[in-house]
Amino acid sequence: MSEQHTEQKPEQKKLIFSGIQPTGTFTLGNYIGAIRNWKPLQEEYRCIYCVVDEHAITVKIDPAKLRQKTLEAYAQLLACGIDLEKSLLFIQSHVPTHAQLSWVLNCSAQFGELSRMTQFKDKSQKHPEDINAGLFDYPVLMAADILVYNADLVPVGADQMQHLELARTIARRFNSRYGELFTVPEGYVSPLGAKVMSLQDPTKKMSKSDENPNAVILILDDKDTIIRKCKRAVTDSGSEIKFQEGKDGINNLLTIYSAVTGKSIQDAEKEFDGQGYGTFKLAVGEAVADHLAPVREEYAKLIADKAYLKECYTRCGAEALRYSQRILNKVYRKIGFVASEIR
Ligand code: ATP
Ligand code: LTN
Repeated sequence: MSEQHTEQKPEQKKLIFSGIQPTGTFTLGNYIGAIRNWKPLQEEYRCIYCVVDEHAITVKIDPAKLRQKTLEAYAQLLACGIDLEKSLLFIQSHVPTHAQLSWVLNCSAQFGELSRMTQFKDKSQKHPEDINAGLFDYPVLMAADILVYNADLVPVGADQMQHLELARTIARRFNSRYGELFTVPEGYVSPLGAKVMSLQDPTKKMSKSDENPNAVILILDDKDTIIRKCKRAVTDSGSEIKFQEGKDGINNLLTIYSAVTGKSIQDAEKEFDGQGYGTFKLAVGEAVADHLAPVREEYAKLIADKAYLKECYTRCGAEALRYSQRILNKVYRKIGFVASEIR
């Protein structure tokens, strides 16, 4: 990987970029909808993955907590199978080109477009006391993350597709104004589990920042905790284990079961035919816990070795900076900034 990243983008392998916020321990939703797809993609693509700490400060977060959660997020991603022989994994604030490009792209993003972003509307509603400009501008920084590497493909959960669409619009607008430069990135949403729902309110997505711990399975939860949360999951009246309209709770558990066992929804329905919700919930809990056990074990080793983590994020960050600096220089040239010896 290291060689390739300092060279011109080779035609044969497409480039992937994705990011995740260090706002808390990753949930089963983050894992199924995003992270676990990152591992197999490394075989086919050149991958650049990033812990987006600059995005995380758009919502109030205690500095000590942010520092700790950023390192933990980094270790969790390694534990989920990001392989640094094949991919880059770094911390966003270590690579200043993202924020630099984001300023330029601000001037190709419209106020009206940003106002329509549902994540902005949701988060402003949730934090009415702090509707800061960063929260509003969040999708432009995300566009910069992607475009500063000219990424071809962006694996995300379904909730991020609106932001990705905006990144595509910004890329096209910049290209038509200044001449072709940016690749217009494609989104990649995993077909199964693109939206894992809260265990306590299955009409809402499972989210790291949910205040109710029972709503969320964390990828580092132990087996008993996972089983307890599954047993308490809100399900609908009725007793059939069947995927059907209006049965959000059972649909969500079936999706989770299918995602962690690899069985189809139909096979899962057959397996639990005639059995009650209690048996099913226990089976879901056990399957999830077994699936996540190796991640938990690997994480414990990694988080204990801060020197190793530092070596990894430093090397990857330096390489990401070199790669992205070349693209940023081209942007600066196109828009008419005077060349500088200091960059
Ligand atoms: P926060 O609660 O801090 O907003 P989050 O849990 O929503 O965080 P993000 O960091 O915004 O997670 O998302 C990381 C990745 O996980 C994104 O690609 C996102 O689409 C995906 N993702 C988040 N929640 C889910 C979910 N419930 N189901 C599937 N994918 C998800
Ligand atoms: N906005 C994303 C995190 C994110 C991202 C990115 C994802 C920041 N930059 C670039 C893909 C590509 C989120 O909230 N999940």
